[in-house]
Amino acid sequence: MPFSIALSRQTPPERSLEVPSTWRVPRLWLLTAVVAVAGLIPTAGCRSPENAASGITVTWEVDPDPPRTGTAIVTVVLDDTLGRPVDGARVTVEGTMTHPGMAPTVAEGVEVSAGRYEARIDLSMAGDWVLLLNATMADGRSLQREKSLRGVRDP
Ligand SMILES: [Cu+2]
Repeated sequence: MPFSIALSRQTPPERSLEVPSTWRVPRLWLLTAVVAVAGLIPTAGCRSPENAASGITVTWEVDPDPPRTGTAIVTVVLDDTLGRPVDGARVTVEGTMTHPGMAPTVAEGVEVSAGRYEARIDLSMAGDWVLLLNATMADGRSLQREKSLRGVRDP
């Protein structure tokens, strides 16, 4: 019967479906390597780079606390790795809201005592704010930090 002959010719031999055993071992190694590398990535990402990189600790204080609309006194305290105040820095604090379409407000920090800088920020609207610190040290190094200031309320 011509039909059955044609069908048997089209059926491929079973051996061709097998993956050669020399292939399987490298693929298993590759998979192991990918899993190992993927496991390392989050560990590297979790390190806090900013403090370590600059060696300067930033402590924020916002008055009033909890924050209200109107003028807020934002104080940043800069310390070095040994806990000594970092004086003579040029400090600005910028306040932005988390929604688009509002101009940021920027204030210069005044050094009220060694390593302690005060900026007066006008929190003009209730809601969630973000404070951005920009500091340039006396030796020229610069530092940027961010602090979220959520839930600013009308008095
Ligand atoms: Cu706003």
